[in-house]
Amino acid sequence: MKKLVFTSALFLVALIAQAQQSTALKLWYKQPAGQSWTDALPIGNGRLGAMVYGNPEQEIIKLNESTFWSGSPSRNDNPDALAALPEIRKLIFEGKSAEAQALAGKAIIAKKNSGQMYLPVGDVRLDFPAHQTPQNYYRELDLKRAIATTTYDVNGVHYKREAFVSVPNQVIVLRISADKKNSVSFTTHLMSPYKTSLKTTTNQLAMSGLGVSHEGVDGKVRSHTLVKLVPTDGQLSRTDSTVSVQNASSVLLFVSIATNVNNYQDISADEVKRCADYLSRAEKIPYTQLTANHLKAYQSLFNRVTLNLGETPAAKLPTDERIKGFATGNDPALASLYFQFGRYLLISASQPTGQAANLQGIWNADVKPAWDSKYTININAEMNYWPAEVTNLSELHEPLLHMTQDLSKTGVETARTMYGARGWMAHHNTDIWRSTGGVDGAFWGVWPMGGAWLSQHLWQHYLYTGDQAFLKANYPVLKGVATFYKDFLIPEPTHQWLVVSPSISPENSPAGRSKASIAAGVTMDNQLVFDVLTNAIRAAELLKQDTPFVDSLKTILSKLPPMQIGKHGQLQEWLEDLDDPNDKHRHISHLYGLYPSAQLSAYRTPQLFRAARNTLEQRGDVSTGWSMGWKVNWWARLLDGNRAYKLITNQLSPVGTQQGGGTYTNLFDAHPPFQIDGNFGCTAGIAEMLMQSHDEAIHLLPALPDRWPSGSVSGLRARGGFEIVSLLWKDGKVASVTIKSTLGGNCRIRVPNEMKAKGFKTVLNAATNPNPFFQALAIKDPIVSPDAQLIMAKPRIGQVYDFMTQPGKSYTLNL
Ligand code: FUC
Repeated sequence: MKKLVFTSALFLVALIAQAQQSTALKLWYKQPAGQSWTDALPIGNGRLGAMVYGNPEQEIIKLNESTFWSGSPSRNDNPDALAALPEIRKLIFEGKSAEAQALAGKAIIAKKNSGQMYLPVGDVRLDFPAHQTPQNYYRELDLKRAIATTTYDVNGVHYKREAFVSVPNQVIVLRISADKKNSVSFTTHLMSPYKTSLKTTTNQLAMSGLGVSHEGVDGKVRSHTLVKLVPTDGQLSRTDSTVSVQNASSVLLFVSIATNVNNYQDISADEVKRCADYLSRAEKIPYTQLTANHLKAYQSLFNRVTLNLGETPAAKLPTDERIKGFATGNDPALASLYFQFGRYLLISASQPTGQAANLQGIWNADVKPAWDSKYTININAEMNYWPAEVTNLSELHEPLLHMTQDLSKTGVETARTMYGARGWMAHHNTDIWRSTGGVDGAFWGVWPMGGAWLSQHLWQHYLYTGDQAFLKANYPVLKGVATFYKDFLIPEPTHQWLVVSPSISPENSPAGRSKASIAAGVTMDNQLVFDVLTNAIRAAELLKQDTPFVDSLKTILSKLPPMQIGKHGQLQEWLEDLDDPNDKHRHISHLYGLYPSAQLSAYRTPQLFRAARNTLEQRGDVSTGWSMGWKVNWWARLLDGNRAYKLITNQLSPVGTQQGGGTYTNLFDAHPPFQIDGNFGCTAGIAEMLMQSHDEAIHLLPALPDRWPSGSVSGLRARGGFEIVSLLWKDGKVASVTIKSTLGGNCRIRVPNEMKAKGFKTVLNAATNPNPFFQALAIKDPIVSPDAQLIMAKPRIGQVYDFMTQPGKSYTLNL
């Protein structure tokens, strides 16, 4: 490797730093949240979540703890499935979908328990009766510090409240201060929507809660909450249900919460002791140190990535006004704020050894949240983790990977008892108890693919990190899910292709079979099984084991259905050409192959690539929040930055201004109601517009919209252990890129423009990338309907450069 030119790299890094500093990473408002939860600001440490309202006269802090769920260890397999399976399959192949669906509804869908609910713990409320007419009101959530701050003046005194949730110290910390001595007086309440017991002592409130019973499962999760007030001076007083402080100069308030949950099968912990231990450890630490601990832990993750898409005067406006103006105005810094907010949310909602972020992350105030605020694994839970690797938060992927490992245990019994198969599987939902049965009715719940999709995250984690020990430890999970399909696939009557049956193309039904979604061999299933088998084969080969098993999987792979292009030029959703070009359904599951999977490529599968585009055109843009988040990724993969940008404008529209979802005042995504997946989907999509690494190369600026002609990003991660240390672009061209290798190996980059490539090898597009992390998938040629009109466009090839890398070394290319 020749010495590379580093000349202007330092200068460019300085430019990036400068640009980053001018972009204030804050959500801020001129008014309090009032009673509106989606105006309140979320803080969290993965386990504890809080929504801070910032109301001067009554502060409300809504509390969550990630293991406070309804029910107790439980399962929801339907034992009737096995006997009914042959009949359901027969009916499907005979075209009797309505009958098949009716039978599956009885035999496959769980009889009672459709999964448990994620519950709110309660509220801390602080009454400041004298603060009715505040002046100079301001509140913010500072993403650089993960601290929510409220400030205002009353009678010439300046008040300040700062709140954060500490990962290292495991408590919620609130500090209330004033710029005049002895001015802080308030009364503290602790309450819950459930029956609880409440006790107070001089400076402390204690509340015990019991999670509700739900759908026949006894509520056995206990929560314990302690609120401790530590005033600098002044007087404390109490009643049976409140603790008040008078005339303090400042007050430190700790909220500690714990439950008795150890894991999905063990709820024997002592929540009272746990809660007290967290508190007693934290309260010994001075506030400045607590803050320093918090900042250190948070910033070690958050600061890994910076993004500058440019800044306009709109960036000076409060966040709610920016959301209103985004679609029609020019505010690129709101897109970068939204991107960083997605990273903030993942750091706040998903920490190693904890629970995976659920439908609402960790923030839920409802006793009966939408879809139980659990895990829908036919898209939503996976979407939550799309930003994890690419936005350099790989460790935060762990809770989802862990949940997948748990399901690979609980799902063994479901595979065996319901389908007579070895290995493991899950249907389209799960919960903290790792239930794997079918739920919500046959139309939605007959989908034996949850494990197939979740297991992709294990393989992708490996592709990004190259962690051999991780691969070895998780090989049984990958093998287990492949084993399930090995046993479960059956030949369909027309071509004898091996297919999944019964199943659905998530939540959609083909035209002409109204209200019957049940089917065999739907495209998404074929794509998922393809990935499951391919991952298991590659993992086994890398680990040099299981040769006969690998051979058996290769035989199955060769018998899977090819993708098909239907008469409307669309990628077919079902085995038969049944798509309706006017169908606007939010799920476009067969585009799984385009994103997050890497089966469709502008360069390798041009017809399928074009058909996917047609499908997306036909489905339209506006939809529920998560669906629009997915579409950002799809348009990015289709290398169409302007269309991806259009979807971002749809997503960043105020809720209620269009038919589908949008964005709440606090930047939460709206399904509606709030669902966090859309935040994460769009965050991943923005990364995908700037850099992709699924298609044999690190592709820089693959889908840059005209609206972001110049900018910079640092810290994105690519497959093969590469880090984009910095990427600077000007007028749509890559001006400079520095890539760090952690694993070594060939680095191939695809760039829109020529670079000074001294020391680099220009490669022809057709050459295979020798780096095994960039191995392309072998996709069968599609079957194309004679009626399909495919207007083929040549993809932008750009320039492709290869260079050999060494672990730990960085490489720079300039314009
Ligand atoms: C799936 C979606 C819905 C919703 C729910 C939580 O069922 O079809 O839109 O997001 O999950």
